[in-house]
Amino acid sequence: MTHARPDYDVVVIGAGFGGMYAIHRLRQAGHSVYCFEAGDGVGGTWYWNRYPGARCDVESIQYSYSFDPDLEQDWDWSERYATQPEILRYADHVADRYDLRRDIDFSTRVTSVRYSDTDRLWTLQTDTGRSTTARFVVSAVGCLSDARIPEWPGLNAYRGEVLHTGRWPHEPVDFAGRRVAVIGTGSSGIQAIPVIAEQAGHLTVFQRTPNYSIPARNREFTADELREIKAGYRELRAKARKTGGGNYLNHGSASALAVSDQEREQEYERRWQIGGNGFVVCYADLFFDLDANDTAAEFVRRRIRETVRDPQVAELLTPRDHPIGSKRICVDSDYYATFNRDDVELVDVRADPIVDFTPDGLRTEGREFVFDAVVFATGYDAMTGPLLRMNVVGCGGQRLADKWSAGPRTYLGLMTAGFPNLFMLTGPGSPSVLASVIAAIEQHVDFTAELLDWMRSREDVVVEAQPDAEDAWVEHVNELAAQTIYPRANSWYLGTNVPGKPRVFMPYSGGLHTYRAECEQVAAAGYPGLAVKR
Ligand code: N01
Repeated sequence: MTHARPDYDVVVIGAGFGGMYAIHRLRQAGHSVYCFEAGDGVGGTWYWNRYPGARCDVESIQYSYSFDPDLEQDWDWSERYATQPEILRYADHVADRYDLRRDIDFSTRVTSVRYSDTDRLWTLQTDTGRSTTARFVVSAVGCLSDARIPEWPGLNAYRGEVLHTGRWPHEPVDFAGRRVAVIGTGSSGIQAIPVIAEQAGHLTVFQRTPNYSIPARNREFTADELREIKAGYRELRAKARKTGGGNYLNHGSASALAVSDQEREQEYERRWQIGGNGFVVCYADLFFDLDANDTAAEFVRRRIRETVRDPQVAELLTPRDHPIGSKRICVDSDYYATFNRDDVELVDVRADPIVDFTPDGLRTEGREFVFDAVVFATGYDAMTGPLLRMNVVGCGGQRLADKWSAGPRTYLGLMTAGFPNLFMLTGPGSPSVLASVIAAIEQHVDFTAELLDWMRSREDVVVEAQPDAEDAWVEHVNELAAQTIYPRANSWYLGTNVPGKPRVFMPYSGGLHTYRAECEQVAAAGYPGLAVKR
């Protein structure tokens, strides 16, 4: 059978860390590759999230590519937790180093992705009117890129400045002397609030769910420290590959309940002093056993009470309705202490819900607030949102949105039956957001590239998830999640932050190391869960 010739072998959607590595890796494998990117630069998350205080909560030496040892040696991270501008500079450096920009169409959003059963190609349409065909599509649209502002009545008539942490302007925002509102206390809000409080005349924080946050204890690297890290980089990467998080946090292997109260307290205190999300991997059962989990949760609750002077405010900030880690753990610099400031007010919108916006601010059931700017730190339509908004249509005209109407269904979190030759990097059903995401990205890109090599060696041109393999994978992902504390919270992991979204735990929670081993077995066995054809 002869095949219609596409414009490119592979189109990559998105030039964040996933898309950039996919372009490089697939080019190296000899494919013609082209990429569409909505922003006018590379970096994805780090291109859009320019809010004050934005940093990565994964340590900079881990939040970086591992595929090229020369790149590791060539780049100097300045701090333990890199700021958004530094991570964006790193993304630009990577784009320059591997000459990625020549194959990226910037400021171009993909609006439709449609498969033709006849010529077995994908056609992508963009908001600039471009139409492009490809044999394979690699979606690298990110898990947290579809920013969400809840639909409050009156918001359009609000006369002040409206900002979202995930769509921050490129020009600096001057909060000096202004009355500012922040809505949302997830990772973004918790990072932005202390910095905005420093700048603003007055800050009102609207909180629906109090959150657990661990101090970052950020600091600059010394020259000696950096030299030592670089000398041992390969060993660090090898160590990271053996962990569930794809990181080199020090994972405890004991049960929190198997040690004495005193020993446990000392260990929590030690981790609290070190700072960062290593706190939640202190004991092996914190994500599996509620009693074990509560020992860590209670430690953090006590720290909040010690930090926040007003006992009523401390109580409002204290999380009690979900286990620690069941929502993504936050990492902060001076978050709780910010509420000791006279010019910062905390409003509990669970007790006094927001009703609507007014031209000058907003109304809750009990009060009226006036402010000059509102910052929505209200999160994302996570994981599925960015995929579904591209209007993906597969075999027989089936819409991905229809197929996933009761929740996402994938095989290995990478492919979905009925949508051949479409790879979804860090897709639902893969470790993605539960691992150090660059490690997860590299594994997905490498797996995809190796599969394409294997297909080329057999002269196959179409690959598709088998429905029974997909069913088994979905069940496996659900079973793993049911063993954990994750379903005990309402979170974006479960889609509960988006009204009407099905409550399904989306990431694979078995750990990146286990997932990698499962993928390696699949490849070694000749990809039994995939149907391939010439
Ligand atoms: O979003 P979120 P985020 N009325 O969904 C509240 C990554 N990240 O942008 O908890 C009132 O976590 C909502 O309240 P509730 C990281 O993986 C990483 O902060 O739903 N409030 C919550 O408080 C993170 O987990 C980094 O009750 C409403 C907040 O808005 C993920 O991105 C930095 C509301 C949303 O929190 C998302 O974080 C930043 C409503 N109608 C982000 N709707 C780092 O690496 C929502 N909220 C450091």
